Amino acid sequence: MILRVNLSTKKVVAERLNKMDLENFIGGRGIAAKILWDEVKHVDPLSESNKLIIAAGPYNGLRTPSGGKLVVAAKSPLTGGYGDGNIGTMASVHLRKAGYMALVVEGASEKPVYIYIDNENVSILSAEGLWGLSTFETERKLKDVHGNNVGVLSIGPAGENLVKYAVIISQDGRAGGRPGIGAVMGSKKLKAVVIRGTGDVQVRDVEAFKKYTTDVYKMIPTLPAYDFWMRQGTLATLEWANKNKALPVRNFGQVKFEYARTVDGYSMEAMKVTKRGCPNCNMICGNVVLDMEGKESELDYENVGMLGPNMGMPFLNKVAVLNRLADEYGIDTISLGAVMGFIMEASEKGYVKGAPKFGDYDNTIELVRKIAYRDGELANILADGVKEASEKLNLQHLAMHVKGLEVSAYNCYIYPAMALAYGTSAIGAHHKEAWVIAWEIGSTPLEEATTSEYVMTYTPEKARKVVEQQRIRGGLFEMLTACRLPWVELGVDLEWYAKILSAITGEQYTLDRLYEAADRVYSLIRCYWIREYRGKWNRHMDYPPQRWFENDINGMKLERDKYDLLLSEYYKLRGWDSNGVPTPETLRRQKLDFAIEELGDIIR
Ligand code: PTT
Ligand code: SF4
Repeated sequence: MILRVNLSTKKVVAERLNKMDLENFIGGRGIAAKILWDEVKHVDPLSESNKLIIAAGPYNGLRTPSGGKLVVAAKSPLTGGYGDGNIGTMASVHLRKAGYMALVVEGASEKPVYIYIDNENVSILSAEGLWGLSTFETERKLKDVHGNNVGVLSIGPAGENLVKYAVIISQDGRAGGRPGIGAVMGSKKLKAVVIRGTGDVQVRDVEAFKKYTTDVYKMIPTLPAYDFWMRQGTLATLEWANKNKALPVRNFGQVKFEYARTVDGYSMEAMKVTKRGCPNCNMICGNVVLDMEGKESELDYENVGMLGPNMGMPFLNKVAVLNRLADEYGIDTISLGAVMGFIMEASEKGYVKGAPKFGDYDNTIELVRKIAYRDGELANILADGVKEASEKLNLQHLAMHVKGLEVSAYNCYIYPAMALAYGTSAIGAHHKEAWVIAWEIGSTPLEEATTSEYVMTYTPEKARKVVEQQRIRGGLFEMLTACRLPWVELGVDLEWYAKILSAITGEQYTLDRLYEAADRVYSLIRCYWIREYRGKWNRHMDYPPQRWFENDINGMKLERDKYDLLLSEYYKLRGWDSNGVPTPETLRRQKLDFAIEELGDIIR
């Protein structure tokens, strides 16, 4: 079932999910993309015509390994295209147990409200007393009212003030919706969604389901990478990225951080006070430290990479304060780190006055607060994201983004495949679609290899690898909706995911069938971008930031002509034309005939 809540009319409707859509798009991102395609056309993302989609997948609401995730999606106010994010939260469990695969929030309220779903009973309640509170306070207050056995998704002041990279937060430190999904919530005056579900989610083959999931749960702690993962989680990446000249340092202007040791996984281990994680996960990775103000802050690599090295900021206890503030305000840490790195460089170079310089902790804290509240002219400009800010300040050459979404924490001067992954990601520059950099680096650290031999090549194999990873990461995991980290970090075999899905649905799912659906979702999302951009779409939108082509760091830089060939190879593999537009043949093969009609001349 899909639950639709209209905040303008206060109408609540539960409707059956179209069977064909379920078969073709499976869940999570697939369902969200189809609803946006069908229902959200040419609208202003911050108007009441946009829709907020909170979509679960077949893995949720059941005891599936690391299956406590949820997709949050809307037309993005940051990019103007398809936007989504993935958040680990009890809300995913409760949504399915309440009987819904997805919640679609339509319209907008005049006054602050929150939605309370208690199984089939749905209420729109006043949030006047919550408006202005941090995400942490909001969740606590809502749990005081509704009890602890609920899932809560909320926004902070950044979402309320329509900061275009505001996210949704849950459980004091899980975040989702980088392309401004929190701002879409704010534009609807929707402070939170509280969900309580007590039903059972149906499984077709109970015996097989129990066996497969028990096997995977038992296997996880025995895998070789498990112990170190439990110590450092994603933060182990910082030392690795620094060693391999992939760390974003001072607005991506450098690739190595001289203070890396003060913000790496070992520093975090020395400060760790506890761990947290998503539901149904037995490899939890949320490492919590006490920050410089003595408060808890949950750290991940992206957060630290972007708020530390990219802002020239040493010392983890300070970075942890910035990270916690981002969670409390409900701002995306990656975009915040990119926006701050941008303005810090502009300040260092004398392009703007009154902004902090790299490493200036006190003024950074103040500017972050101002951004969350859009307080003052500069903060207001920065709250629109690095693309718009750079256009207003005429500093486009310093802006690190693709299609308006700020680049996450991998510096790509010598990594063409990773640059292609950013260029062609379904939402803008996010690593979640294809983290090919690990494959590109291989097992040989650069100290022991010649740079060109291992990384600065543009072989067609690189385009193939990007497509392959997009199918798995951006497709399979985002549709199921399950955490990809058991596979990425510990090497859990992908076949398990198809087997468990087959047991849940009673239908035979192979990996090939899942990849077919993944390719369909990618093409549909691509059509969405093209439709929303009308005549303005062109292949340059699939280019990484110009800085990687133009800023030469001791011979390290991307080559435009070769990138262009790689991009063409990528299009060929996807069945898209030379402008990155899916051909009619591809759309027909992928059962997306409806898009041919609607895009009309653009695709003929
Ligand atoms: C994700 C992006 C990431 S990806 C990180 S850290 W990473 C940042 N986390 C933020 C945060 O925290 N607070 C905040 N205010 N903003 C933040 N923005 C950034 O958002 C997260 C984990 C991680 S930690 C990763 S890689 C994996 N991501 C998954 C994914 O995308 N899909 C999937 N099926 N499984 C995944 N597993 C892992 O989940 P976005 P989470 Mg996240 C505090 O939201 O928009 O997708 O961007 O969900 O529950 O916090 O888990 O080194
Ligand atoms: Fe959540 Fe980490 Fe477990 Fe993935 S590995 S489900 S992000 S706690």
